[in-house]
Amino acid sequence: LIENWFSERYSDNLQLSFRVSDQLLSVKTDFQRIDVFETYDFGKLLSIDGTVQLTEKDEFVYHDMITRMPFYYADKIPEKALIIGGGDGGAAGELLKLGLKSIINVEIDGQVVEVCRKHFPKLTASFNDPKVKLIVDDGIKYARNTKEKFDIIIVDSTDPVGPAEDLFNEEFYSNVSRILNDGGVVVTQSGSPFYQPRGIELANKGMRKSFPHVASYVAFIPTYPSGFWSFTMAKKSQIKLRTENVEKGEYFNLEIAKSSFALPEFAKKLT
Ligand code: AG3
Repeated sequence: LIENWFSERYSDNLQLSFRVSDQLLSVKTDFQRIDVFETYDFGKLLSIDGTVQLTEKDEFVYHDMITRMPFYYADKIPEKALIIGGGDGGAAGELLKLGLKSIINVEIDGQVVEVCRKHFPKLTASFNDPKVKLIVDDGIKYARNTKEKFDIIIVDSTDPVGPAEDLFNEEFYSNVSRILNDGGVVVTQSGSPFYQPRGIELANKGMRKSFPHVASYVAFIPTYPSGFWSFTMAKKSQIKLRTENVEKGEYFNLEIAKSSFALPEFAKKLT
């Protein structure tokens, strides 16, 4: 009997393994390697360069927290959003549920979109909505050149190694600041404070040059390194919750909105 496992390596000495019933796809693109597995416990799993991007079972945590937090921390109800990365369509889908009027999603790797259309059609359904404009291009270039302005900017990227590295630096965030409306919010995923301290450090440093208000928050994402995951947001105005009509997601609720900025000391030191 041969058992098949997919593992994400956290270090030379530690990995998280999923027993899988099938490998549905493995493709090398111009940017990265993409794999899709059928797991036993988490449904389908999308991996990029050996790192878990999402599973059917727990993607709701990540997508709730990367969309609803900026939505309710924007000074006014946001209408226009930019997503950089997010080729699976999950973030765009949550923003549609929140009533955004216009969403531009800039994904660098068209093959991520193709793979997800085939294997994660519930997530990519957002790309069929006329309010969502999908652009396959480099988000760094887009942020540098666009004349549009946004109420929410979501950086839904891979870890800060390889293609996504420059999405964590000061030059990128100075362009983000230029295209973000006053009162708007930018947010990025910033890694596991425990296993990837560099992510949260870089995000804070990258944003602080261009934004007076920067704060990291955390969520429980079982399939990411350590399960304890950070996001970092920045604003030109105070980081203050719009408390009227805060609607629940599957993970997000009013208590989470208020409490998820509470960081343990070791993580606070990285910000
Ligand atoms: N993108 C961020 C995933 C980072 C995970 N890192 C890791 N497993 N080492 C998620 C894509 C979902 N839209």
